[in-house]
Amino acid sequence: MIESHKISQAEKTEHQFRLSSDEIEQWDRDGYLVRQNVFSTEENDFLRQVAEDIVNGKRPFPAVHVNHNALVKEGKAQGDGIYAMHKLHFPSNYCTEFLERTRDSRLTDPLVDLLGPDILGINTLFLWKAPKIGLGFPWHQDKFYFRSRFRTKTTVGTWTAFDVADQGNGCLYVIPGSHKADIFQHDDLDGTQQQEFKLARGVRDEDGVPVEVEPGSVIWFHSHLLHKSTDNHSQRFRRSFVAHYLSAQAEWSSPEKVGRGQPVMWIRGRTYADKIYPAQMNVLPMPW
Ligand SMILES: O=C(O)CCC(=O)C(=O)O
Repeated sequence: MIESHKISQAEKTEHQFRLSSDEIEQWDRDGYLVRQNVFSTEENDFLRQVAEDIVNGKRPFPAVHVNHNALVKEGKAQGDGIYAMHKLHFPSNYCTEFLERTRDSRLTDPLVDLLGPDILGINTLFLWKAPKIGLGFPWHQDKFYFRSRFRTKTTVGTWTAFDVADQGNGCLYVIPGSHKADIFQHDDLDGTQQQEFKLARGVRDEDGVPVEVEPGSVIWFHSHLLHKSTDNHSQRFRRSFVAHYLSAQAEWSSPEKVGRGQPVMWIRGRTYADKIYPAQMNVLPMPW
């Protein structure tokens, strides 16, 4: 049943950023895509400043979603302000500038070809990966996590570079074609790493390829795609904005999950009362 019909500004445009047939072929083969020069330096500087204002207490944001670097938290490294940061979690749920970026048609037009016209936002992160102490993420598949909430063929992640991302500062690595595999077992890891991820069992480093990109580039990736990133050994930041999307025609994974957890955000197209519902139109009030 269609509960509401919401047409976004983006839908009224001509879908000018939709995928080409070559890109769709590449997606089907590799499970990821890269476009360069999607966002300008000015646009990214603006959003980076919003993130820094949150870190510096100039903008309200739920403290629970301001996450510091694991080494700093454990007292194994020192750093202040953005030099101590790991990530802001869910910035598009609490900050209009991030919500606007998450709805930008340069990110979402390609999603229409991958997920259909009705799209929700389920997770966002602004990552710092600070010089010398920024920690990598182990091999994982995003669906290992998202499937506990949502039943769907795939979600799609977008990863926007705010700095050059290369092997020196901890770029993403992917295993092309691994999106065709099922979901691996994921095991807990000991030792220093960002504890939010487990390691996909049996994955070989030598199968991974680095995805080195310039600032303003965007990587779209399938939720079965095996990916990781390495620690930042350089003196440079490796900042990025990650947004994960779901079809509004997906379903809750089980009755207990209906409407539970961090609210999903409306991105574009229709919502369906018997599917993932409700979706938030506006940023959430601060929890105080
Ligand atoms: O940006 C990174 O270093 C890793 C991000 C990632 O793996 C993810 O968001 O799923």
